[in-house]
Amino acid sequence: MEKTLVLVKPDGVQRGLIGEIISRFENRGLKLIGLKLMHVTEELAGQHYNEHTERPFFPSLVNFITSGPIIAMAWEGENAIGIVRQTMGTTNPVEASPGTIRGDLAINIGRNVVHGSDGPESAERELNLFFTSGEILDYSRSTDSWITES
Ligand code: DAT
Ligand code: MG
Repeated sequence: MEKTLVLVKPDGVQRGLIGEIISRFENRGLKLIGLKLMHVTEELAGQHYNEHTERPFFPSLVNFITSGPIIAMAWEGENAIGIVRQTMGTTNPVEASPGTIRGDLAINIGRNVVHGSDGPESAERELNLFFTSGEILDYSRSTDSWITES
């Protein structure tokens, strides 16, 4: 089963959207396998966003993600990476479809409330940045066979 990293960014925590965002993924059928409330250091921010180092918005992105506590989560499920990206909506909330997290809960690209890994390699890399292997759990739910036919 695919695993992916989701962050509720500092704006989502400050706005009281943690439960709402978790519910979107729970309701979709994904399984929560790791969860923590934490501050992102500048060093971790640089590693997490290393693909964006040269972009003009990089300094404000690091300022933002280190500006307050975040929720880091690991989610698992069939096609979890794509399902999370679709559930989040496009990067710019202005273009995000209604029904997505960003389309329903945000209006500005610099305050888009949530992060999700964009592919298998970034998911593995980002999960390793935010979680030790012992912090990611392997367990069954009695509902699993009602969510995924296997
Ligand atoms: P995503 O978060 O959808 O994976 P990304 O990886 O391209 O998007 O960018 C990471 C974050 O950087 C994004 O959530 C918000 C910010 N960002 C991206 N493009 C931006 C831009 N053109 N101006 C300002 N912030 C931007
Ligand atoms: Mg990205």
